[in-house]
Formats: sequence, structure tokens, C-alpha cells
Amino acid sequence: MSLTTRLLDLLAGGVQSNPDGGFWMPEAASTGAPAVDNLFHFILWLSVFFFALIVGLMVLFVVRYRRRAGREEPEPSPNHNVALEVTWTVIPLLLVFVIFVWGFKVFLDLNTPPANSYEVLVTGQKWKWLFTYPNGHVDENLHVPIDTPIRLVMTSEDVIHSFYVPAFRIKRDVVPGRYAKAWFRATKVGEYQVFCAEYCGTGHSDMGTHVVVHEPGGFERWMTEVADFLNKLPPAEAGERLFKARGCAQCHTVDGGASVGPTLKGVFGHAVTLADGKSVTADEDYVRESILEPQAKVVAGFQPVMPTYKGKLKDQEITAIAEYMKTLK
Ligand code: HEC
Ligand SMILES: [Cu+2]
Repeated sequence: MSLTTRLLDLLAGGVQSNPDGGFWMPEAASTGAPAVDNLFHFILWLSVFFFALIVGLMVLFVVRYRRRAGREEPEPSPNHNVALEVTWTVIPLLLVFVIFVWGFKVFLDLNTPPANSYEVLVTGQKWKWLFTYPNGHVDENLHVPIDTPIRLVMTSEDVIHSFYVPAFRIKRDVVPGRYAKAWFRATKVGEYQVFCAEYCGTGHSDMGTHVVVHEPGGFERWMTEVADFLNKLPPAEAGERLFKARGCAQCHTVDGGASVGPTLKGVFGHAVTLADGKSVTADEDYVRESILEPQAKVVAGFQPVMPTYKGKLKDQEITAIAEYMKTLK
């Protein structure tokens, strides 16, 4: 530890970033986290110190110099004391400079990904996160290798979301029509909670998912395993995976309960009543159309809020989902 960080730690009241977290702080599992924590603790303890000093003196003076019987009126105080005024201006000014320079450095570090970062595309959408890898694999969890800089390029399909990983101390608003960027380097193998930190509608609190940090070599093994599941698994099982991974499960149950959308249990092969009063039999073509053009036939009793999956699901994937729906009797 260099002398400056030592001094800063001393200033921070000896409170350092604790990798396991504590009562106040979540776990710290990225290279950026200790810097954020140290600055936070510095500002916290500085504020505690001045709060105690100012309020303490105030209380002391109020008690000590209160009006009491038999005491003379005090002399009028001088209305100026240059030395005192310069002191209480210059010290806070210096402290604010320190906070600015320190904070700006941390801010720059948090916003400058190393040049060789591994890039993952993040899509926020009502109400899930999707992570797209360089090889085209899409996942609902963010899998990353340990000790590797990961650059996230994030955008939203609909409203403003906010990508928040407390253990990495990163939080970025994800706005439709533009790209938000963030980066981190994970330092501990494990699973870390992801939140959406911007209220984005009814399902906002369902937008939790996980960052899975793999041990060296584990990420590559995971990737080869998942990248090819469409060809390896039986279609119905692949369909089940897609159903969960692509966020269908956010709006559809498979156990008979209605949610934002109708349950998909017992739909396939049966008659469906549409909002315009007509009735259709749910076959492969109907499922395909429901996925690609959800508004073409709207199920009676539901709002037409399903997003289209045109360009997002391949034919083989849609077939797999239809096969999966056949198993939901
Ligand atoms: C934002 C919520 C939402 C998401 C996400 C969603 N759906 Fe839907 N879905 C709906 C709603 C609402 C309806 C009913 C209205 C309509 O037909 O458009 C519906 C209707 C359907 C139907 C017709 C059901 C029936 O009873 O006839 C199918 C099939 C379907 N969705 C499949 C899917 C699949 C597969 C996915 C994932 C790739 C998916 N949905 C994702 C909301 C959603
Ligand atoms: Cu959200």
C-alpha cells in the first residue's frame, strides 16, 4: 500500500472496503469497488467529524452561555475576525478540492474500460435483462470470467431501466435510443445480484438477475456447453430453455395461472377465443404468428402488450418453443 493510500485510509477513519461486505455495504467483488467504498467512507467520516464538531460546540455554547439570573449582559461581540474567517473558508475549500480530485479520478477509472475488454451487449426490456455474447449466444444471466475486464454496451427496448450490480458498485441508466457503457473486472468467483434501479412498470421488481463469475477456464467451458444447446437438446427441452432465457416466463406461466399474458398450459391444440370474438385453434402456425406478430390475433381478456420477437428468434428456436408448448398439457 502506498503512502498516499495509507494516509487516505487513515483519514477515512481506518474503515476500508471489506471484500465480504458488512452491515452497511454489500460484498465488494470488483476492482472498482474498493475505490468507491474508500471515497464513500472518507466523505462519511468527514461529515461525521464536522457534524460532531459543529453540533457539539453549538450545544456547549448554548448551555454555557445561556441567560442566567445575576449575569451581566455580554459586551457586543466584534463583528469581524479575519483570521477566523479565512480559516473556516480555506479548510473546507481544501477538503472540497480533495473530494473533487479524488472523486474525479474514481469516476474516470470507472468510465475507462481497458482496451482489451471482453464486450457483452446488454438489453433492458420490460421486464428482463438479456445479455448477448460476441458469438451470438443470448442469456438471461451475465456470465463472465474472473479477472477479465468486461465492457457492457447497454440499451433499452422500451423505457428507461438502470443496470445495477451492488457488489461491483456499478449502476448505469439504460435509455432507449442510445448506448450506455460500463465496465468491471470481477475479483471473486460467485453469483452476484443484478437489479433494475429505475422504476419501469408493474414488473420492475422482477428485473433481478445474476452475474455469474466463473473460475479460470470455467467461462469457456460454460460457453461451449450453452452455445450449442439448440442442436444438442431435444427440441422440447431446448424450447423450455428458450422460454425461460428469452423472458417469455416473465409474462406467461406454464401452470395454468394467468399473469400479464395467458398461461401457455393446455393452449396447444385447443381453441383460443380472440378479442374480436373469433376463435382459432392453436397450432404451429398460430404459435409462430403469436411470437412474430403478437398483435395479429389478440387473446380475449388480455392487453396487446407482447413485444414482437421478429428478428430475435430464429425459425429453429420458434419450432423448439412450439414443441415445448405441446408438452404443457
Ligand atoms: C410483456 C409480456 C409478454 C412477453 C415477454 C411474452 N408474451 Fe406472449 N403474450 C403476452 C400477452 C399479453 C398475450 C395475450 C395477448 C395477445 O395475444 O397478444 C400473449 C400471447 C401469447 C401467445 C398466444 C397464447 C394463447 O393463449 O393463445 C403465445 C403462444 C405467446 N404469447 C408466446 C410467447 C412466447 C413464446 C414468448 C417468449 C418468446 C412470449 N409470449 C413473451 C405477453 C407476453
Ligand atoms: Cu427496469
